[in-house]
Amino acid sequence: MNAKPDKVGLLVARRMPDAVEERARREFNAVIAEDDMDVPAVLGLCRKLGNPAVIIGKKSGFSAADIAQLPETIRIIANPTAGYDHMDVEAAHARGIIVTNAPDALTECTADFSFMLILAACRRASEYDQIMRKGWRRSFGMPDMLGKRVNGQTLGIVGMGRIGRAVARRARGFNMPILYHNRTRLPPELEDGAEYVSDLADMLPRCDILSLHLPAGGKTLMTREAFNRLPRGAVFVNAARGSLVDEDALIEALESGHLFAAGLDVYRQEPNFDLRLAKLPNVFLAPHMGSATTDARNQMGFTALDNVAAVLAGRPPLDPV
Ligand code: 8YV
Repeated sequence: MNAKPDKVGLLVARRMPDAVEERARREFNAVIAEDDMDVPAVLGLCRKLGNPAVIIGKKSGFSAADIAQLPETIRIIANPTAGYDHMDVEAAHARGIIVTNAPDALTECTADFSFMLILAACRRASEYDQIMRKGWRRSFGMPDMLGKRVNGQTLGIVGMGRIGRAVARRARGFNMPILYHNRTRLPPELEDGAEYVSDLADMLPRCDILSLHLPAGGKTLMTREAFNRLPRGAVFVNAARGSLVDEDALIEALESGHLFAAGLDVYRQEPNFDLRLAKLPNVFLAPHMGSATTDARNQMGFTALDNVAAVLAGRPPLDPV
């Protein structure tokens, strides 16, 4: 391992788990944010440090205007996340700045979490939890407070990338027929029995449960029309990006009972999400925590540091975007 460099070459612009911060200090003599930094703080610290070569991406990302202000010395912005919709990658490339992500560090943990959302939404986890916390005193009868069966139900997956396929693997253990919609059809070994439906509109009416696993693309995929195409009583899950969903339409579908329930980890606005969602009993809500395990978050940080190490050693980045 290289000796610790004298000059600070790495600015970590967001808090990371202890193991990651420790490695960043040890190997790269990194300076680490005490909180998630904004752009003036990043620029100020860059000046103070004598302009480092590397930034570990900040939580809210970098717009084109932010990137224009970065010092000439910056060679790479290493994002510890899978998604990079918070980064203007084109603007970074135009300035010769490499951008990397962590494409596989969180796959399995985010798939676990998505499956938890499916189970929690179908089996009314948040309502049952509320009942207990208010002090359960009245037993329920056979027809009361019934959930929706999960095993054997048809699961529709939109976006059959790493996380989508990891969710499909879990669903097979629940004997769920799997439909998927993707830009392109996967080779049979990756489909592993899942049925490709080229037109999302054709897939929706066949789904008992629909789960999103695609990156933000600027397009609202789940419009009012799309929700209406799901069968009455369907369950909707989103651990991908809130911008994929028309939340007014989602709220209407939950209020009218067209959707049985939803499980959500992501929102159009974060953290100041639409509080109407919090008033609905049939939604299980989480504060964008899909990747939040020690293992996944460590791996996300280590992936960013591995990319930094490669670039500082003059090698190509491992995970360029
Ligand atoms: C979050 C994610 O960034 O990697 C991604 O794209 O959405 C997540 O890992 C993380 O949970 C912090 O908000």
